[in-house]
Amino acid sequence: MEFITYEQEGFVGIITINRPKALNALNSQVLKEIDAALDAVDLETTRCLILTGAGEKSFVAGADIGEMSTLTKAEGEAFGKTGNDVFRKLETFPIPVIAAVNGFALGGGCEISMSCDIRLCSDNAVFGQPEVGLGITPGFGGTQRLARLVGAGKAKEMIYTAFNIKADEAYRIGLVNAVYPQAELMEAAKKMAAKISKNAPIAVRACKKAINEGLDADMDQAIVIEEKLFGSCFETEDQKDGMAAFLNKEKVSGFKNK
Ligand code: DAK
Repeated sequence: MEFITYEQEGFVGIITINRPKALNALNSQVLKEIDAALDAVDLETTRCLILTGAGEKSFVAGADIGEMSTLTKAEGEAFGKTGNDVFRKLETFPIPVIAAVNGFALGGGCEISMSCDIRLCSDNAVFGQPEVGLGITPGFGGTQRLARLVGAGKAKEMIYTAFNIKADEAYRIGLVNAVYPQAELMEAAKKMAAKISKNAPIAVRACKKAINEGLDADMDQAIVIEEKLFGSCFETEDQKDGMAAFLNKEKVSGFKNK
């Protein structure tokens, strides 16, 4: 791959978008490579992913404006679909994905971070949806995910004004879970990923599915979604081990993902 690196550290996989010349902007090739990197993740041995950008300046500075500038309507739609498919794959990926936002997260950068389960950012991070200043709408789910995350009023303000916000404001409005000094961001993301990975993987996956699918349903349906996923954990070895350990006043030495 030209623009993506993948490292495995224990149960944690780290995907880094590495296109420094364009501040890690997403062109079609980068999108295809993220897609391929996700397809290659070994779900037997990987329990959490971290998505980050290379360098200390930018997470992802948006979709590639150079590539988009000459697109026809049909090509624009196709580009939007490629991005949306990858972002949706991330959002529904069976294991949790933490975005470690290490700088600019603009347009498609803000959008890809919102497709992740949890956002941690560096203190120099900047978030925004500048698309209307370029004559387009957010095209990778920004109008939908931002409104769901921070509420319609704040999302509309950010999108209509095309105004960027800094890390502290992103934290204040609930767009990010926590802010760290740049030098500590990856360690913090790894620490959180390791905490997640210690828990029963089948249960963690079921929680992700229950939260995601439940949010798209009304409460009566949502509760049924939870019931079914709750039931699916029973008779797993991890459920037996977890409960037996509690009853024996012990800690599980390590969940088996079975
Ligand atoms: N695309 C391409 N190249 C980019 C880029 C981008 N988004 N952002 C930065 N670069 C490139 C710059 O052109 C520059 O390249 P060279 O001139 O050196 O060759 C290099 O990265 C360094 O950038 P700057 O020189 O501008 O660096 P500064 O520190 O001065 O400024 C900046 C950093 C992030 C504030 C600035 O680069 C900037 O404003 N970048 C653009 C940010 C932006 O507007 N992003 C949103 C893009 S729009 C859709 C699908 C998707 C989307 C929409 C519709 N459909 C098809 C439905 C999504 C749209 C977007 O994401």
